[in-house]
Amino acid sequence: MIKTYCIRSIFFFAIALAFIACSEKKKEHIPMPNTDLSKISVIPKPLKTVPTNSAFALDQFTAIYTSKNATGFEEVGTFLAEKLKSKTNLSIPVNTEGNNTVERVIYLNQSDSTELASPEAYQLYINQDSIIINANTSEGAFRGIQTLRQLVPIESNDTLAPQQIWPVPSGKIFDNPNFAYRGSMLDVARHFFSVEDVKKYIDILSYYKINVLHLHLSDDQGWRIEIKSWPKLTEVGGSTEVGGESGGFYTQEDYKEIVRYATERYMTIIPEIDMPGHTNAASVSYPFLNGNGKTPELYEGMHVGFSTFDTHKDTVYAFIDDVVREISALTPGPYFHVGGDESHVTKKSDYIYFINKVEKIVQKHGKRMIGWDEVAIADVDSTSISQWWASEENAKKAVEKGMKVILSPAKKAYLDMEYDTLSKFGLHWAAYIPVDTAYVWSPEEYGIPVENILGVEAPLWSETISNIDELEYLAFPRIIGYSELSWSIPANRNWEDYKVRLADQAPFLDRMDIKYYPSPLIDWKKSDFTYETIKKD
Ligand code: TNX
Repeated sequence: MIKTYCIRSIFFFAIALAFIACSEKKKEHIPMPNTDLSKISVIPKPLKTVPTNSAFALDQFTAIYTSKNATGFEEVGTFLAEKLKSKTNLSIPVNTEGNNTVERVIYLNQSDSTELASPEAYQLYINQDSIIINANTSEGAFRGIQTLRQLVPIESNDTLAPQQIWPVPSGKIFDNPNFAYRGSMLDVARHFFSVEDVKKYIDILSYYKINVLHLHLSDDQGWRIEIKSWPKLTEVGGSTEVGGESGGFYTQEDYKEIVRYATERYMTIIPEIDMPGHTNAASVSYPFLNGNGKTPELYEGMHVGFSTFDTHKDTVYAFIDDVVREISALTPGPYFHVGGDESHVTKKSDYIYFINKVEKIVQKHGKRMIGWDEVAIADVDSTSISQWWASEENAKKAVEKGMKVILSPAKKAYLDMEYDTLSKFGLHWAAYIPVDTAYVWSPEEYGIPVENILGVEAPLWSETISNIDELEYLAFPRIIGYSELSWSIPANRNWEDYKVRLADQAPFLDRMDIKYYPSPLIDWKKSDFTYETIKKD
């Protein structure tokens, strides 16, 4: 059944099974309903699913074991135990030795199988008495447990057993992401969102295997991250937001906490400082930065393209060096996003000069530069990355330069576009994007050679949303579709099939208190879950 095991793994798995064998309690064979693994709604759709039409009985006699000395595996096991606890109220032990009540195991195994095609690949084997997840890395194991979480039914099943049982349908899943970069962007500049809000968003995104959160940390209306060497950025530039509300910013400790929380979920945080345009808040804080000669004032409107840094002053580059240095030191991920969009009042030659210089600063601090598609008009390196949002011409230029491209076409992937004319929030300058339009397009056939595509990212601009409920209304359910567009292969993507699986997400989204937009295109599954149900049992 399992082709390749390293000796060490077999050894520890044997120990796990020995716990069961030594168990004083006689193993009960509980008659399980015939559940078909291929009928369970998993998003994003795994590469390959093979049902074997029986089930694993998840119950109080289940334990989790992980490969010993395999970095991160035990933490992933603990994460799974916590999530299963909040779903089922079961307290499942992790790597507890001498536990003689164990009848069934979930085993997270570090495998060196060559069939695991990338660090995020995993194999999931569900048998009657064991569930095994094989992965090369703890990241792969983490992706695997997200699939497993989706296979655990929300309610326990009536069986002849005295204890509650959550039947997990048996079979095998082989999985590997189509694109390595599966992202979402959150604009915390137009409206500020608290650390708690961002964490809630990260937690749900990671359930759908999204592995990048790009934070748009500065814009004309606000500067949102503490820079110790330039304190007025947040004291002054962080005080406003769109519509005259009160603004806010992350201290460096706050930002570290977001990074920590994301890292625990195998998600990379990408910080963006947008420049040379979209810089009014910075220039109000330190007017020497401003290149337009006017005395800037705090801005709470929604216009774009009116601000620019002075691209010829050395002091401006010294400032940028400090900002990139401080933020890079707090950011373990490999990328730094420099914005570069809509610099309508920067002369083209100045813009090119600026991006060339800033790219070098980013590289000096050990990061790879990402910029909105306009940056490809500068003399950028092939190691830098272009994020296509508006201009196909710019995206093609990036390809000519050998750059990787992140696909975020506004017409298809902008989470701030209204669903339709009845939408409560959002804009519609690019398009109306109902839930089907968001899903029914193919990144592979969007005009960029597949080898140049790093992945897909769905940006959520926040001019029209000011709290987490409004954020969720625009992001959900569309972001779930973008996760499938970037994880699953084209042959596994189909709207008719997807819309049924999406409908089945309702109980989970309700349980997580996500205020998703109940699109009439989806026949949402009714959910009668309440936390009281769990407590009562
Ligand atoms: C364009 S997308 C922008 C943002 C706005 C957004 C609103 C991009 C790189 N620039 O500044 O917030 O449209 O949809």
